[in-house]
Amino acid sequence: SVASQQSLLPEVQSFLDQSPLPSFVGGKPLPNANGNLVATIDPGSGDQLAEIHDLDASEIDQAVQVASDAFPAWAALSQDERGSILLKLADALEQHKPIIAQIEALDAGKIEAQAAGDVQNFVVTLRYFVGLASKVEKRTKLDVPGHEAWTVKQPWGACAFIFPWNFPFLLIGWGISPALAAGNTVVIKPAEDTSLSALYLAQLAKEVGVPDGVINVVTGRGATAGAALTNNKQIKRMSFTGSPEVGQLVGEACGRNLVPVKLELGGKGAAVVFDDVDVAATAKALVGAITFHTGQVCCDATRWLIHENIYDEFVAECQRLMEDVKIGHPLDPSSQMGPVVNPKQRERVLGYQEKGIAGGAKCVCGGGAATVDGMDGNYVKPTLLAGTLDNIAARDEIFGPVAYLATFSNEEEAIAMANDTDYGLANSVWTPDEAKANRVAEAMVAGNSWINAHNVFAHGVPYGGVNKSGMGGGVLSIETLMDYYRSQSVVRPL
Ligand code: TXE
Repeated sequence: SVASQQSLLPEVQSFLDQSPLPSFVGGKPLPNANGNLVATIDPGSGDQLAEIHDLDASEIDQAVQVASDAFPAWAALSQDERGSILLKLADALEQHKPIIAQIEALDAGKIEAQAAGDVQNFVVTLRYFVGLASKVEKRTKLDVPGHEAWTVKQPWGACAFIFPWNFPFLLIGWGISPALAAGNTVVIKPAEDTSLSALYLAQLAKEVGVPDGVINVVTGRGATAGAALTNNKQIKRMSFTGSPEVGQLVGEACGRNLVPVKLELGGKGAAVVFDDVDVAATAKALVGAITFHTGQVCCDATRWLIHENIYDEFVAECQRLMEDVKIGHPLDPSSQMGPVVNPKQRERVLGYQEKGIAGGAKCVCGGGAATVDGMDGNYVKPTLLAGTLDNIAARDEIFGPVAYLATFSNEEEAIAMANDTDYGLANSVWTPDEAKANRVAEAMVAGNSWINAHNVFAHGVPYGGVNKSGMGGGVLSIETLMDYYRSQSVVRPL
């Protein structure tokens, strides 16, 4: 198998040897009565890595109960005590970075160095929110004549998280760090394709002394384990990251149970490229962004709106860069782009190319599957389609290394085209003209706008979409930390 051809760290091998890997609840493996398993596959080679449990509602409900029971003691710790436990976890994650990165590279098809970056990002995120929570004033005095009054910020209780497969480990960090720092306990349901790094996290949390029941991981398919978690009435908050279709189902269930919900869904971002740019540098940045993690990035620019004066030159440059991208197994250090996550996703990516072309788009570069010697992986070629924006490939999120090109002739038209989408996650504008860049950046309707860059993240900068891209954003910032406190007022007549 590929896993054995590549040099696996002994710790990774012994982790995989635990297969079938049980869920981890209350500081110990959770027995699964139904015996159903899901295979988790290395998307780079097609080899099975391990099996995980596909849990039913009874196990999921048990996990939520455990998280609820662990809540009062965790919430009662001082901010200092809780913070020092979480900082120990951050240190342990950093020490185990090569192991987690290799697990993630194998399980999610992520280039190993990028997976290591994801682990580091989790570490920094956890430290950031521990620090931020330590500075939050828990009580605010209110000025009410004849009364003593204040508000107090309280954690909610057991919070649920459902995660997708594109950034399995990083997104767990973004999601649970503010929740834990504020004093909540968590139940994590990773995607069935990519549950291994979450299970490793739960084991490590136990080792470093995170109290049992504070971090729980339950695994299984969306329709079984995921649906059971969304239908649980005991959870106090729900956070979902994934497709808009499933986001609607999660939102409906939370509506029925009156559980506050945060939805981070897909995107169809635009990059507006004016004719005064450095063509080579801009093409390099955009090709770099669309091939990063094989285009499985929700905030990617997937509609490239190019000023007509530079279109031919820009396309030629992109084509040259795309043809140079080295496609290969994620553990091969020379690989620049790995596979997509599973055969179904490859079908989706190729299917959109076919439907786009059938609808009148032209394939300018790439197109179709790619092969890597000796690997039965889900590889695809970086691809450029071109045409009008009413094409299905220009409207739907494809989630692969496929950009759709269209031309514009003036600023007003560019803004209208950028906003001609159901989504509203992230866009970018490219021009050295500062005033024009600022105007366009603010006129594009979305959670995030970048200028002369795409996919720039920083702690403190709120991230998250509007419209079909979701609701309740503010990820990575004080806004999301505040979501994990409920505000309660207390009033006493004097
Ligand atoms: O995601 P799903 P899929 C988009 C992207 C991709 C498409 C399909 O376009 O091609 O979605 O991916 C759980 N109740 N994004 O189908 O199904 C599931 O187990 C409760 C963009 O794999 O949304 C997993 O843990 N949970 C996105 C999680 O939902 C359910 C990242 C996400 O899976 C469930 C991923 C149910 N009924 C996909 N059904 C982004 N914006 O980053 C599934 N799940």
